[in-house]
Amino acid sequence: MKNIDSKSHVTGKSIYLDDIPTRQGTLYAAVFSSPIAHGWIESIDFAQAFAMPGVVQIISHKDIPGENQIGGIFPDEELLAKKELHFQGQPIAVVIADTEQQAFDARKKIILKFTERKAIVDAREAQAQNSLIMPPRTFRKGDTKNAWKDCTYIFEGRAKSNGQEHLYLETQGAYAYPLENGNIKIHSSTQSPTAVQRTTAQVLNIGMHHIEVDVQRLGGGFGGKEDQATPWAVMAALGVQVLNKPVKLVLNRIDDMRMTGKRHPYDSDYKIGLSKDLKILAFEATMYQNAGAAADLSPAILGRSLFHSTNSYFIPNTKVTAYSCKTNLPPNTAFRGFGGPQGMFVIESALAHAARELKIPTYKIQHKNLLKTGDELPYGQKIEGGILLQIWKNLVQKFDLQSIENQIDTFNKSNTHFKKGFSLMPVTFGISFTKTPMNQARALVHIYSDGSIGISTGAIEMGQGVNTKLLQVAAQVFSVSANKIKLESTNTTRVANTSPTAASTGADLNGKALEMACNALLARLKTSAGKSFGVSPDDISIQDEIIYQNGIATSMNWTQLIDQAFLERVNLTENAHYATPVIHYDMSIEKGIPFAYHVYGLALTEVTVDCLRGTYEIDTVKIVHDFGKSMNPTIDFGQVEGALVQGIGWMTMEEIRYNDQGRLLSGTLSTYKIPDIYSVPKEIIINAAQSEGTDFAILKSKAVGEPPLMYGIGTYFAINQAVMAFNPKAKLSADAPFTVEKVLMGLYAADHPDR
Ligand code: MTE
Ligand code: LUZ
Ligand code: MOS
Repeated sequence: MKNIDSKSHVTGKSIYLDDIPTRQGTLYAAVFSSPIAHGWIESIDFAQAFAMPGVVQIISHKDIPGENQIGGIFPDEELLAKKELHFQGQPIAVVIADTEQQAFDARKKIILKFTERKAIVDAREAQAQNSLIMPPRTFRKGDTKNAWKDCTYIFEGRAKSNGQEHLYLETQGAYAYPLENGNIKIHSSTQSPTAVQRTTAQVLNIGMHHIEVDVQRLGGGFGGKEDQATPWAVMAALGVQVLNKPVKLVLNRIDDMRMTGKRHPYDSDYKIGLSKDLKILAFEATMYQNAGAAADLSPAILGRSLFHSTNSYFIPNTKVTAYSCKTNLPPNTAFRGFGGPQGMFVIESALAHAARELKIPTYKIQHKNLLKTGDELPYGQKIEGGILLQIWKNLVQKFDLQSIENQIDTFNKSNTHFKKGFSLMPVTFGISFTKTPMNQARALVHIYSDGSIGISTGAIEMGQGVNTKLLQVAAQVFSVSANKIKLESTNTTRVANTSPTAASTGADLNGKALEMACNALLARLKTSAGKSFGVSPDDISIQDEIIYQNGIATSMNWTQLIDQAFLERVNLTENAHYATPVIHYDMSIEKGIPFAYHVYGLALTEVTVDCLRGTYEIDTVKIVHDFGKSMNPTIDFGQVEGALVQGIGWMTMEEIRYNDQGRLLSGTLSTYKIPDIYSVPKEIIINAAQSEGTDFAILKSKAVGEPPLMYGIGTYFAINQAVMAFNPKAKLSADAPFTVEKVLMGLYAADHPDR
């Protein structure tokens, strides 16, 4: 089935926040923010700004009737700064005017006097000064201290990965307007309508029942709207409360890049020990996460870095500690993979380091240590349905790894100025929110009296195709055609207390709730049909909108059955609740079963480096991915391709830069480069692994949103191989992204023999 949005997307008819017709009298807001990364406000003068044409109101912390607080995990972040300033771009005031341009013009006239302090922008420096978001967390398994003496080889090093700008096509924004009696409706481009509702209620000092949040779809979220869509919606709602007028607040690209957090940069130390036959015996790491100026989702992201710190390998002795370091940057936040990619980059760097020293291909070590069914992970969960070895074999045979290796070898021997490299990147990614209580969802299904169906869930459509999958679930359970079913917008009055659509669980959690609701309705309908044929409900089935009795078609169709059931006063509406069974986690010992299941996969990447220019091309990425039993291969292959390219961007060209004063230097699309058609792999081949799926995945179709992003890590190490083929002495410490400049410096590093 095609994505149900494809037609309206291509014809430009899909409705995003900015396409919602505005109401008469709508006002526009622009956010005035801190020009310094650290210090405090001495005075602020709105008089000149207020006198500008069209200005209606300037809202500051003083206008907040409730709590001036937006922190989701810890209450450590003000909506509008009162005195202390913690990062450049921190919101201080909201200018509301008749037009957007007037709001922007007036914003420039605000006079802020401040005292500036030295900013901390580096995670290690923050840790050294004990500037932490929370105490460090450590995952332990076995006894690394004792294991080192058994190791034949021990390598120590450092691995750094940089942040990443989400660059959703649709920037952050919200449109709020008053309903009657102090109620407010908010349209928000958010992955978490409940967070918007809850935080707005807290800030405005009213009950959540006064706030209705509605989301049609997002022009991309990628984690950037899991937590950080909230403040803009709250500001718009605050404007509504103060003025009783509709208020629209949409960030322009530059404000969005400056004011919002990104993927967390990590700086890590590692130590890895191997036996003579290349078994990993011990692994230790210390990770320094650059959290920015407030917690946001950093603690949970730090957790996932720990969960995935051994990636796809069985390691009997591990000790990994992670610090969430508080710096004077915008609070960093969820980004596809949610700390997992950063954790995996460290162990992959350690393996590449070991391989380089041992003068063997990295895959020899990777393959030797792959997880198998029954292996216990450092957090206590055992691998179930472990198909990594099978996936590995599948890929190696299908694409003939041996001949690829030989070809690359021959190429490198016969070319001086072009070198090729390749890498393998296995991925094992846990599916579930690591915070167990978040793994719940609800669905509301109406069968209308004409037999058509309306579905509401807590899932947010952000381009990943969750609505199409949900529609498929209902179509399959009822066996009715897709054109009878409509996916409603996501609305807090229809489905309440939702978790964000995140952690790749959108289809699983909401799909399971939906499946339950549909099954409950189906049971009622079978009872009704059974009654009219004088048989048991178990003898009734529905196939393509025809009612069957003991496998034989009757003269009754779906529409007639619904009509009959309605006349019999059967309830044609159902609401169901799903909570992932089995999972649990105890943070005090860092053990449990946090994940419903794991997704597995493997990518083979080949690159060619131009050794005069430092430029490179990705020749091919060949993937074997565990989809379970995919319910929509078109959508799922699209997710793999998109995630892969996003991962490659993070690892190669996307370079976030802040200066020592905490100013974002890569704050525009001329200074921050994401992959385009010229930089994507020349070939991407995706193969589905032969996998049974799992009952915890909706219709055994495994979650696919985030795991493939980590295939992009393979590109980093393929480039590394190519650089070393040119300059065998280049001892490159892992430092992503591998920009063309870094490649060039690696090629001609000081210890190059030709220099
Ligand atoms: N795909 C598109 N097109 N746009 C997005 O914003 N977000 C990703 C992934 N795929 C995203 C996407 C992220 S970060 C997650 S967690 C999942 O989709 C969320 O959706 P799901 O849970 O339905 O897979
Ligand atoms: N969000 C979250 C996530 O709150 N918890 C998670 O475990 C998670 N994992 C991936 C992406 N978002
Ligand atoms: Mo995705 S980072 O879980 O929104």
